[in-house]
Amino acid sequence: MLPAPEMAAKPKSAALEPRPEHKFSFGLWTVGNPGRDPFGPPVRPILKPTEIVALLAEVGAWGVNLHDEDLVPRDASGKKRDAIVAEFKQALSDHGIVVPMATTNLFSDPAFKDGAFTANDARVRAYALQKTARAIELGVELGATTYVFWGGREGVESEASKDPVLALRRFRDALNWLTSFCRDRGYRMHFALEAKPNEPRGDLYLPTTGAMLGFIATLEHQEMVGVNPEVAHERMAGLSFVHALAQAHDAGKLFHVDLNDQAGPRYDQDLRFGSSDLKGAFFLVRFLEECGYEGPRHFDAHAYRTEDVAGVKDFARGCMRTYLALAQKSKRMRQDQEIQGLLAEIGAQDPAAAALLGPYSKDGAKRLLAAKLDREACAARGLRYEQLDQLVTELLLGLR
Ligand code: GLT
Ligand code: MN
Ligand code: MN
Repeated sequence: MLPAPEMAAKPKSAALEPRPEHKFSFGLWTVGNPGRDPFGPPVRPILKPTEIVALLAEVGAWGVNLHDEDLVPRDASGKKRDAIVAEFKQALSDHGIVVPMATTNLFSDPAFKDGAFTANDARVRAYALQKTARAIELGVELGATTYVFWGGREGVESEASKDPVLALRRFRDALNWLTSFCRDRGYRMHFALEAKPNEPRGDLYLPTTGAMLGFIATLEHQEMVGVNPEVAHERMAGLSFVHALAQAHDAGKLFHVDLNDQAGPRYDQDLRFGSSDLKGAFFLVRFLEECGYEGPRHFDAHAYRTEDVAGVKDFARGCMRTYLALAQKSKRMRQDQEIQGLLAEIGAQDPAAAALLGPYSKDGAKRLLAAKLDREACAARGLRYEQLDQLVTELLLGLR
């Protein structure tokens, strides 16, 4: 065996330590994921919600999110529910953890095998509405101000089974009912819709963040409703996550974000943040840090099935550390003179051409139609994106 090389002391940087102002959150179902998959049972102990709160505090997280039944079993009595909630609240206060977001599990109960709000059976739709209204009450009690809607099983395997327009109407009716319910009760809650293209159903309705944004414009209280884009879900559809974030932000609808990673179109991997496409993670962190997003940075991911509880902590710490390291890189990019010089060159505008581009007017149209525009010069100009991208790559590799 070769002698072990001498290890350099690990650099300790306070800037990579998570702090409350970073607003890092995890769902009970993320660090609590025991490693069950379609091919095998759990490999880790099932942690109690109060134990998960302690674990999150230990790794330095700020918030914990939950589905109703991550905390309260489906058919618990009122008394039992109140006791569980009281114990959970105590753990939150003991460990200084907040609940920024809550959601409903509308996919595990076999009753939801055909979806919830879009199920063909009116009894299922009524139960879904009742379960969600109760879960919103739970979220309000725990202090959540964002309520996530992930469709779960809102979709089909066979198009013969559902009318897709009726399904959308039913989904809309449910959201209109729930926004009115919150207004009526005076709850300070806004909704964030989360898209996913497929899994567990063959095709899910409203499969991308862009589709959700179009749908939101048809809702009664659309000011209360935004999106919760998830990295893995956009990538499953082969789409750019940064573009989804940008469209949501531009529409004033980026209410929440689910950070994780995914290696291309395949099943939903929910990998540790930045563990697969580090460069993609960099551009998305840069976007979030620079666009003025002030919401939680929620890691909707779970540890590999190979891990024990110590590995789950490594996973959670890794998500936050990678985020902070990439946020530092994004700052460095703003300070890098060569990169900024190239960006200034790319962004420079020809004043005569820019003058042709203002808002429409009759005179402006005449000027534009008469202008001599040198398309050959445009085509001949090299844009230097190769050099720019290489500089960014070297910055990420620690060479700049
Ligand atoms: C489930 C799903 C996630 C959603 C969660 C909220 S549950 O784990 O895969 O993407 O965000 O319902
Ligand atoms: Mn996912
Ligand atoms: Mn998610």
